[in-house]
Amino acid sequence: MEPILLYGHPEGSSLGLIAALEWLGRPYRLCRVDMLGQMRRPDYGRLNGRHETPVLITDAGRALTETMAIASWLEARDDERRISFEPLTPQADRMHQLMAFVNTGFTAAFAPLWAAMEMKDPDPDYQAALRRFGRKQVIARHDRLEMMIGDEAWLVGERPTLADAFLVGVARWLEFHEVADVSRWPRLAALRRNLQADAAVVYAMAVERGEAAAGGGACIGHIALEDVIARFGR
Ligand SMILES: N[C@@H](CCC(=O)N[C@@H](CS)C(=O)NCC(=O)O)C(=O)O
Repeated sequence: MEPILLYGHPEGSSLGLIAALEWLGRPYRLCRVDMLGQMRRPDYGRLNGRHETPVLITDAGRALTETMAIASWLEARDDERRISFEPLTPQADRMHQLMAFVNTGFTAAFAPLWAAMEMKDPDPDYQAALRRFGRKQVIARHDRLEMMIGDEAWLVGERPTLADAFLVGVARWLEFHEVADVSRWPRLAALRRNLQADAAVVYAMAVERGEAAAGGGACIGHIALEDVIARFGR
């Protein structure tokens, strides 16, 4: 069977994995998950007990969670090195370094802003403190990322890789949470322009908006979440 990527909407980090699957070019399916509704229901826990997206149903029918693990799964199957690099090369090391930075500190910096936004019983003082702390963290992590970006068109080299996939879904949270203008970080701004113009990213964003978009042809179609849970849930 083809792997199935469960992606979350709205504003999911899993957007980048849709782009990565497009860049990879191997047949895959998608499953749309409403993070504010479906993902919180008990039966979703049969796929991911932490009630998070993304989840990849592998070609063996196993539910694989955690973005890093899903990326490793894809990288191991990237025989033509479309989204990764030969193991043991400096480029592979740099790609893993950037993936780790984006998936940990950079992504986590937004957590206080999400917590402030999603608070069930609004507490204005606490929310204001979370926002102040979150903004400071996000700006600091952007400063560090800016230092890590080189002169190349993408995070590592002259083609998009898994590192760019990790970044694209999360980077837009800067505007979503109205933290700062990306022009403050010129290298990141240029990289994000490249990402936004990329056909696979354009496709992934259309998919996330729920539009019937035409991608590069690797996506065979969508499967309903209920069916995925019934077939692959534990
Ligand atoms: N460590 C996980 C984190 C995944 C994660 O935080 N996903 C977000 C969406 S981008 C989520 O599902 N959050 C739970 C929620 O929104 O309730 C990974 O890297 O895959």
